[in-house]
Amino acid sequence: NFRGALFDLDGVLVDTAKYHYLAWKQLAEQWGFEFTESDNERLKGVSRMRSLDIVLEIGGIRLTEDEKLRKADEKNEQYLQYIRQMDESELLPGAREYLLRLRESGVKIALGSASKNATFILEKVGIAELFDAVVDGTKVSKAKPDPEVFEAGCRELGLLPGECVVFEDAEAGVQAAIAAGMYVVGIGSPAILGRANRVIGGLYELVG
Ligand code: B16
Ligand code: MG
Repeated sequence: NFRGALFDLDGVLVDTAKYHYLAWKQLAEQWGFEFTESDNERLKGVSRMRSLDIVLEIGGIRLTEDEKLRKADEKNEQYLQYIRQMDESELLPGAREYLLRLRESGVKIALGSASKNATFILEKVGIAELFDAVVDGTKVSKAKPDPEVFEAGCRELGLLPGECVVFEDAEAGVQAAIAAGMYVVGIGSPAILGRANRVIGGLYELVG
């Protein structure tokens, strides 16, 4: 029986990966190469700047640090065009129901995401008020698999790592949660998330 639950955002509560994909694809088109959905898998759970490096590597493109910052901004502007259109219908199945159920049983809830747009997204899909703490890409300096984001979330809830459960869809996120000393529920494929304590297809399995 856990006293705190920490949630990753993209891939656990919403599917923003499809919008990240469209935004990166537009940049790749400018540079004249194709960025595929399978390439996009490599960006899940990865920070914006690290994602840019991966996209540049795929296209064999070299940029200066200044150009990289400009392109990352440009990508984010494109991404925000999609995010601004989001509403409750984009919550993944079971997400709201499960969060409500946790709150009813007195479990504290935190977000642990790499995204700098996390608060805005929570507001757009109408679940911001269900969180006791939000730790996102604006608050941490070390990316997953470093445990910093989950350690900070747990601390903000006033709990110990052993009292928290983490929900993650990315391998690096599962590693981060293990490194933080927390119980991890992987969301997705057991082949990729095998190190998690338990793997499920989605939060809907927990509310059924
Ligand atoms: P932003 P998560 C991650 O979200 C995404 O999976 C990853 O593809 C993205 O690059 C990263 O957020 C940063 O997002 O550009 O909005 O700061 O899975 O950690 O919730
Ligand atoms: Mg994720």
